[in-house]
Amino acid sequence: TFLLGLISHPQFVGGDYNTRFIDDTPELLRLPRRKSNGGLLTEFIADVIVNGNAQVQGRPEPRVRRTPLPPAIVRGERPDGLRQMLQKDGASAVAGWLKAQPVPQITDTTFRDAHQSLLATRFRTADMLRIAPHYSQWLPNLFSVESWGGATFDVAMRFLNEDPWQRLSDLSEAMPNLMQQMLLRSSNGVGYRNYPDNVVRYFIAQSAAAGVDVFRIFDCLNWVENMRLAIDTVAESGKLAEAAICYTGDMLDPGRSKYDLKYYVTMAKQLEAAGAHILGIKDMAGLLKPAAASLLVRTLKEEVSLPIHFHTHDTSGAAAASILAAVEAGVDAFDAAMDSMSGLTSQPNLGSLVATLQNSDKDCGLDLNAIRRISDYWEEVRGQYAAFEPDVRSGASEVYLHEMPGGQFTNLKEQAESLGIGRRWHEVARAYADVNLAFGDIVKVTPSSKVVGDMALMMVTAGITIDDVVNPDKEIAFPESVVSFFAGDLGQPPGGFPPALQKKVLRGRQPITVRPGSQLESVDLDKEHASLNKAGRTPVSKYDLASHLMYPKVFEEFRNHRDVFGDVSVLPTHVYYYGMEPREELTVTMEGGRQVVIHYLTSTEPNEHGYRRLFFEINGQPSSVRVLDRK
Ligand code: 3PY
Ligand code: ZN
Repeated sequence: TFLLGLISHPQFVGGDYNTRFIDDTPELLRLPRRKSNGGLLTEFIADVIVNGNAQVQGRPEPRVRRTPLPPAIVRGERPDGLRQMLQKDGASAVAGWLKAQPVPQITDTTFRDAHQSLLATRFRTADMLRIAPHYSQWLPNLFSVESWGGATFDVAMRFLNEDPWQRLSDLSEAMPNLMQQMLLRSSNGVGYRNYPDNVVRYFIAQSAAAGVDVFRIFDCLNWVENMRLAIDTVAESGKLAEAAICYTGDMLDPGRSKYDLKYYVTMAKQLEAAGAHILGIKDMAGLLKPAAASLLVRTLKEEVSLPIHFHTHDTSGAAAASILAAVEAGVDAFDAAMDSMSGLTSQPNLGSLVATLQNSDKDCGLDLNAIRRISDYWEEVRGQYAAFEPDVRSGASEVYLHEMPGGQFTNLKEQAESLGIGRRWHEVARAYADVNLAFGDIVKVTPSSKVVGDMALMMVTAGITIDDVVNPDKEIAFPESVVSFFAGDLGQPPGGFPPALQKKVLRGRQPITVRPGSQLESVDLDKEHASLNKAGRTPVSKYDLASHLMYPKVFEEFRNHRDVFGDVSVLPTHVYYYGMEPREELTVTMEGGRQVVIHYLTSTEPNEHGYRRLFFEINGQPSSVRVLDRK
């Protein structure tokens, strides 16, 4: 079996994520927790009690509000995992090991893609940290845990008021034997536009330092030119570069010949030549059907020497069949989500896949009992996020029509709802498909999927047909993202842009055909850091600088929130979203394991200026907060 050896951790106390492993694992660069204090947190809680959290206003509430309880775990020896191999022997050794395994390895996506695709990326760090030690102890033979990147970065700051770097660092520390995996949008970083080369390099270096071991790198147009910088930088950092081909269309449909087997093999060879350690098949919309999966994996295994890692989504309801076909064809690793966070737009069911392969020659050897107990925990967590549950109840073959990525589907549906066209969702789906073909049949994944989505929403809301869109005589105010796409700001799609439509959209503006990064001015990082430090109340770290470089405005607001209220990520989710009831008591663990007991007593009616006074006890000391009732 897998066990690479055992190390003993006398300090290891499962279930307590504040236990520090840093002495044993000095190679992990830990982020010290931001100082928070009971007073600041109480101000935040008081505001939520009085005014609610805008994030959940008007949305369904959890059936019960409570802190999810992780399963009991006994103090034990924690086996080494692939992370130790990566640290000792390097990235190529891990890739070689992966390729040599007779059975498929598994990546758990619950910490990232599953909640991005099911719950608008809203899972909070506190809910993740409670279960991280169980992964480490019970599932040391996972290939990796996908825990970062994609939309998590933006959403953490924008909607959760959390530091994404703190999450990464804490998870990395709590699972010291498991490789942490992130999704990186090549030169788009974790954002929606190409960044200057030195920004991309800086971002990757900080990600590697804070705990990312495996970088899944993709380009939203499958443009390999735009992936090289990221692949090189990851490889230089000593981490694993998993370069992915994005799968779209239907490889076996002779009517959709643009993305055929030859196309994917050519791209795979380019990625191998570019220095990737692993080849990813990123089926972001869940379009790779079983017969195609079988042919694609079998052919790639023959044509390239890299191990192959398959990622898909279960939007159709048929994705498990594709995974099993890929496994049969010899795929080296696949992604799945813990049972209670699987299915629909998320990944297929991890426990069921493990069970399905049990007692066969592809038995993955993961502990099913552990999987079920961890899944039970996630089920309780999910219950606290009822506000973000999408109105999707079944798999749907419609995905083969619209080809929306799992992470976009529920988002776009929400957007349609808020624009008042929720009942016309199937029209949006149809428009999305039409736009894709009119735009030249492109790969649709962040951020190119946003381009297509913006156009489709505009068509349905404004009553514009696809004929109007392409008609050179029909005036249309195209969305900014569409103009930017046709200008070449995201890079070049295979086969180029449809010339007539490009001309219409750009209205005389000259498109670029070179790599956008080659034209973007480098950022003076030291100067930027210094000016950030001058701008706010508190000094910022290198990680903060990287946040600022990705999302200047979002970071600024997050930083202000952090300065005013401290680190609110330590609050339980129900308190973060719904505040506290009178006489409710809460114990919060702060930096260094310090515990603070917050007891909410009562509140006054608003005074003539609209202010209420809320009474608390913090560690037994009376305290009160004045809050403007904005309701
Ligand atoms: C992202 O880029 O966030 C994705 O999940 C793409 O599939
Ligand atoms: Zn995905």
